[in-house]
Amino acid sequence: MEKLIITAAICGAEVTKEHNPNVPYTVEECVREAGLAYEAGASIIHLHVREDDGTPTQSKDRFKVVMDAIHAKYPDVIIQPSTGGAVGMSNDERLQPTELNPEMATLDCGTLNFGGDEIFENTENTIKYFGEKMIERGIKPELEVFDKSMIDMALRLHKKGFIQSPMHFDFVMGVNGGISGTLRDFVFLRESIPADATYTVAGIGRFEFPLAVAAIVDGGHVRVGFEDNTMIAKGQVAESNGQLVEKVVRLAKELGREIATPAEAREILGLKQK
Ligand code: KMH
Ligand code: ZN
Repeated sequence: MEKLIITAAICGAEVTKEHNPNVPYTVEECVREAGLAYEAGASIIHLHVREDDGTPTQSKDRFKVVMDAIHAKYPDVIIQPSTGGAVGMSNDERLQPTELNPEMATLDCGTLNFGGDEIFENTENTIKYFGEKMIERGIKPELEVFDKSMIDMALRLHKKGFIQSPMHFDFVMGVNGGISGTLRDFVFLRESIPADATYTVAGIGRFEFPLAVAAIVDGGHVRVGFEDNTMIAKGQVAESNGQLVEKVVRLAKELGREIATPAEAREILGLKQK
């Protein structure tokens, strides 16, 4: 089996210090959380950025400062900026970090309810536009799918040339408005992607570790982090993103799966070596 790629989604756009005081907002806090995750075994940092007061932003300048600061200390880690941003942002606002030509970025493959009155909007034309920009800028998309229909959309747009092979999916499971975090639905998603595709699974809240185990034994890859879950166990707030990554490393070792370095993750995902 391939080595396990662990992605740490250290910050997100919605989670706050009220959920967990260790959620990073400032540049220094982002470097701290990325570093702890990297040192624990994460090879990819999925990155959102915030203003110092926690307000989500897609500012290219803010991304540059945070990405440069992380790379200054951890030069080989893969940084994967979000193009999802936060609900309500415009397409061009969301695309700003792709102007920095990162190796990877997320590409959200459909619209979904996002709790209360919120709608995370990704029309077909938006997905095509983001796909084109990523091809133009040489960025490998991580195809964020919150539902099975979003895999179908990605496959249709792949046929039309908006997304290239080999495709890499992220199954985001357990969002209120998306597919559930059950094992049945996990199997449904992983059986719906092409044979040459790779995937990672991001279980939301209590689904994080059970789905990590499913991906570990299935040969997939795992995403954990405060964006998806702030608890290390029931009723126990996580000390850091590093602690969440450490738990995945422990589970993987118990189950006989080795952890990929960033160079090995690049190899598995077909990215250029640094
Ligand atoms: N914050 C969500 C609205 C992504 O990073 O691409 C979108 C999100 C997905 O987090
Ligand atoms: Zn995200």
